Amino acid sequence: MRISVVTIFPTYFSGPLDVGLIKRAIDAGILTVDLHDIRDHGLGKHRQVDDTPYGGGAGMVMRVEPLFATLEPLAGSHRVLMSPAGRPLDQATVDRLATVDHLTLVCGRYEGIDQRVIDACIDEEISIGDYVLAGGEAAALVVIEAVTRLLPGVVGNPDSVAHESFRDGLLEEPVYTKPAEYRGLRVPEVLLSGDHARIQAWREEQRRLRTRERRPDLWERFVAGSDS
Ligand code: JF5
Repeated sequence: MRISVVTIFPTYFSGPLDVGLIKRAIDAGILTVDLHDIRDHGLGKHRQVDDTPYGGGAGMVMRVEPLFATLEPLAGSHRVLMSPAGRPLDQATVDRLATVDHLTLVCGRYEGIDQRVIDACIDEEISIGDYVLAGGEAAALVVIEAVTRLLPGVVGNPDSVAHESFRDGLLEEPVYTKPAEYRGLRVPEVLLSGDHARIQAWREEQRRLRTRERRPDLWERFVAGSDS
């Protein structure tokens, strides 16, 4: 898979792409990431990429010319704009993006991007959550990491990828490892019992309790789904 990143801060990605799972995927030839600096197509001596908004208002808007020039050679890829106004990212979206041959992630900055860029050069807008970042770079890294761990050959055991969080729309149960007691903090007795049926029942219960408490949105869907 190829992921192209369109940004005014290509160096932002140096550290994160050079460690752990993503580095392994790149070294194994499973993933290629290329960085495209919008400022290479900036205007004038100062290589300007933004300007004041028509109609007035605070802040700056990313101009069309540098973004068109950067995105034109990436036509044919699936072009995603990271934006707080996008569709919320979820695992189903990650699964879908991981099937694409060539993904382009466009990182916005300033107050936004001239709408003509979005209309002409963007296939979908994706948000990583309801908060505002200084730019889309951190959001693009989230997508890169979530997609990379799904690519064939990246994670040793494909079952451990498929069978995990959100497998049936519930949160995961709490987990413990050795020692059985640390400074008086004990591992729940059931997990030491060796009684597999009891352990299974306890885990299921913990998943439901957690989901109901922390994620009423997921709980509603789970309850609705189990009686339809
Ligand atoms: C951005 C204009 C993009 O802030 C974000 C973001 C939040 N959730 N998902 C993405 O992206 C940066 C800021 C302003 C466009």
